[in-house]
Amino acid sequence: MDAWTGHDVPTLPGEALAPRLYDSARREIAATAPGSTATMYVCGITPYDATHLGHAATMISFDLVNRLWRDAGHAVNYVQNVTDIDDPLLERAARDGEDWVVLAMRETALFREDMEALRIIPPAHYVGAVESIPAIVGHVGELLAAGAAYTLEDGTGDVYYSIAAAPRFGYESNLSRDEMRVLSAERGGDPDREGKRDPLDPLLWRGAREGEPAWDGGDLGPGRPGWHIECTTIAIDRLGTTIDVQGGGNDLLYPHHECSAAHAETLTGEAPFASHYVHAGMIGLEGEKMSKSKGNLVFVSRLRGDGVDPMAVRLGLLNGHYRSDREWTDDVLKAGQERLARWRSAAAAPAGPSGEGLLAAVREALGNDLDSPAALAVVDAWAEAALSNVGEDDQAPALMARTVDALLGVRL
Ligand code: 5CA
Ligand code: ZN
Repeated sequence: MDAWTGHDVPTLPGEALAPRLYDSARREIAATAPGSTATMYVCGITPYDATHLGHAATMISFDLVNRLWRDAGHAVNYVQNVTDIDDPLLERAARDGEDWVVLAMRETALFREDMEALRIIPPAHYVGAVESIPAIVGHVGELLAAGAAYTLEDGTGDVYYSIAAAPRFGYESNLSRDEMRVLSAERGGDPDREGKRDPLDPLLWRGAREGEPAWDGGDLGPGRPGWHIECTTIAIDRLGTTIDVQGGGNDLLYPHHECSAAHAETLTGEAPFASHYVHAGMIGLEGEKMSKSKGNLVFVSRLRGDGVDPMAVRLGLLNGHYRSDREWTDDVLKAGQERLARWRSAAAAPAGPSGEGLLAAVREALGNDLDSPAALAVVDAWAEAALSNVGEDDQAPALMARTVDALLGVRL
């Protein structure tokens, strides 16, 4: 499917290194070491409701990774999916008496608008689950042929991946089996289903059910894809056998990213699937994770409709570190709006402290596991000085505006 439209990203003088990022598998911050083209897969939306501030925060986090790699001279092959068939979509459509295809198309269109307004660099490939079904069917067939998958013997036609085929299963999330079992039940898995070889085995292909959409699965029979294999297939088809970054919110640490990595590693014979598994913190509202199922959402589109500048939303979210679970409040938005106004005034000042110094300090902060609070503090200090007529670099205001545009995605 089509992504959204991008904006020009200014180029910056001098040289930068590829960012250091926290890898959930190794549990440490380590340098990214991409080739001439860096590769990143980020788990995108399940389009049954509008983009909320949590989705926005996660997309902004990986947009920073994209921008830092570009600044370091790498091309970036960035892929994002749309889970345009899954249980929550069908449940919402049934609840509202709506056609699930129309619901998915509408919410995906709104997401694109929100991403464009937030100046997120679009992915090179924006790929839906439905359009990937033939490729997914091929991969499930390969896993069956390799003895890494099995069909349940209860007549449903459901196919499961056998985690026994993944010798390192658990390396990505670093969780105990008991913890995995609990999370699996909470996040779409079915550890208690009878007939599975291991309670943690994830679904690859769901045989057709009365009243549910189904696609031709060839030898698998009609049905629809499981969730983790969707992301595996889209990633390896568009990016290759191994990638630099697998990204998403920290709600995907287990089972989603553990299982998609296991599928990929069985299919390709190469490990680890991703050099870095990078997880953004959850944005909450009044103490609870913002989620469609809880209904405690602040929508990007609603803020846009209220006339809020998307750049203030971006600055509000960047004021917290991407890995920390944090709250969205009216004060967060207000602080973003005030900062945006201050930065705009400062960019219009006749001069300020060294622009090169500012650029180097912003690069250093962001390169250190995307330390956006530190980067914002650097720009704040520069702006305060420029507004107090401190500093004589008359090229600095223009370079400051280019720097925050290119690296933070904030257009002044
Ligand atoms: N379609 C799947 C991924 S393949 C999915 O998780 N969809 S989603 O719509 O629930 O979330 C889309 C992206 O936003 C995912 O990367 C998810 O981890 C992230 N996300 C969801 N809720 C939040 C939140 N409250 N805060 C931060 N990120 C979130
Ligand atoms: Zn995913």
